[in-house]
Amino acid sequence: MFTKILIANRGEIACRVIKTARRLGIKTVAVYSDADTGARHVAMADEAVHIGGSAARESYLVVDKILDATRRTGAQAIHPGYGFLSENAGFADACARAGVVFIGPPPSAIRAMGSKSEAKKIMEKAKVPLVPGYHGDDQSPDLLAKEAERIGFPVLIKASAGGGGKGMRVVETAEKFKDALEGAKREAKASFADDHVLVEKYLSRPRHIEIQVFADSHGGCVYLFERDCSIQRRHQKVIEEAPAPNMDPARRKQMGEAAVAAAKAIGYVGAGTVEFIANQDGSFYFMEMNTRLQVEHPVTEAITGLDLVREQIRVAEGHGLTLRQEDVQFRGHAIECRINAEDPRTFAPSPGLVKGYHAPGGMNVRVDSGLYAGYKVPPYYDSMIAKLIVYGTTREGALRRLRRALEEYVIEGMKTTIPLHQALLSDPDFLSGDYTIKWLEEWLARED
Ligand code: MV4
Repeated sequence: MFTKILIANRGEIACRVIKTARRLGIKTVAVYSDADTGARHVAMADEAVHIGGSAARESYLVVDKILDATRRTGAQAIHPGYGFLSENAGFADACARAGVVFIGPPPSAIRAMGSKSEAKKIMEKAKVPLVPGYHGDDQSPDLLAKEAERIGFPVLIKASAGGGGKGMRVVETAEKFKDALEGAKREAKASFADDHVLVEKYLSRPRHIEIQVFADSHGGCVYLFERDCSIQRRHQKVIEEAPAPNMDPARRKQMGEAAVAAAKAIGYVGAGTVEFIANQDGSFYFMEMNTRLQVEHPVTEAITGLDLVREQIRVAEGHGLTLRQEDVQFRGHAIECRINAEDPRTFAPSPGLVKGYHAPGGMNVRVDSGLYAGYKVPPYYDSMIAKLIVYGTTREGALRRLRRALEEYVIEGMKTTIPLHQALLSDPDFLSGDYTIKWLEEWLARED
């Protein structure tokens, strides 16, 4: 049993992890940069260690500083949150060498998902559905062009080392293939120092549906249903919900079982998410696996009643999952709005002093945030400052509660994306649940 853990993160996720640790009777150590001296997570933790300059590369991303703080405080385990070092296999290795438990998957599982081509080879073996495409080692332009013809246009060229849409090119016709390939390779080389690509059939209007999985170190693995994260702009999620609107139970089971097969294929342990793109006709395909706890995990917690951070800590302590698949149930509907310190029209960052603050509350309303009146949002980090999560027994009920909670939320002193969420909440397509990954960007273009 851990008696003290260190949280190698900041902001809302550091606060969220501290809350669960406290509930479990585990002492917490925060780490903080120059800019975060006055941050909420520092005040909440039992101890706090200053680890360096404001830029993340001088503090939250420095493995040795995190491990030093762990050693000095006697913490037995590190929770990495999301971002920063959470999917860094080298960090997970360094924890093991230092005799500290990394609250996350084994480094080998992180590495297995680092290359899209290698991930697809593993998933092919595990019979997880893949988008028709080519993910071989031969990278000669002639061969790739021939493969594109076989797949059928439009195709999507993806950087194997890519993420967040970097090094991706949609190609409509054979004539345009070679130029697009050069462009994708150039971008991949510049961004990832690796120009290996794969080619896939391009799906024009899919939904982004991801499955939460949980595995223990004894071979147990369950799925905790899906989240629909299609409401996104430039690969940044804006609203997430669970369950996915218009999902039928048979497809849910198929996707859940595919996600468990994916996790088992890489020897996964802990909380993970298997991302799929799904078509209207019920077909779905593996995209990638996120080997961390995700920003949007609270919607899964709301519909399952589970505390995923508690489960992560228990699994890291070596306990087996207490739940069998048949025991995992979900009920009702949850929606999360990511609230950013940004101009709601231009998305330009808007950090600064929080002059007034009132967070909504009450039954089935959850706010995960490190904000308080008098806090100064630093310009150095991600602009997400709060997550508003609501739960209802139906999607309509959750939407009503969300409308009320957004109205109640007061963040004075800076621009936030609350007005964007309010506008989205009166759009009939959003209300019907009938949207794809293209929907928000098209909606924003119309509003301009
Ligand atoms: C795709 C796709 C369409 N067809 N693959 C974007 C980043 C990476 N996670 C995978 N991505 C996509 N892969 C095929 N074959 C469309 C996207 C995509 C996307 C996927 C999920 C959520 C938002 C997205 C936004 C643009 C493109």
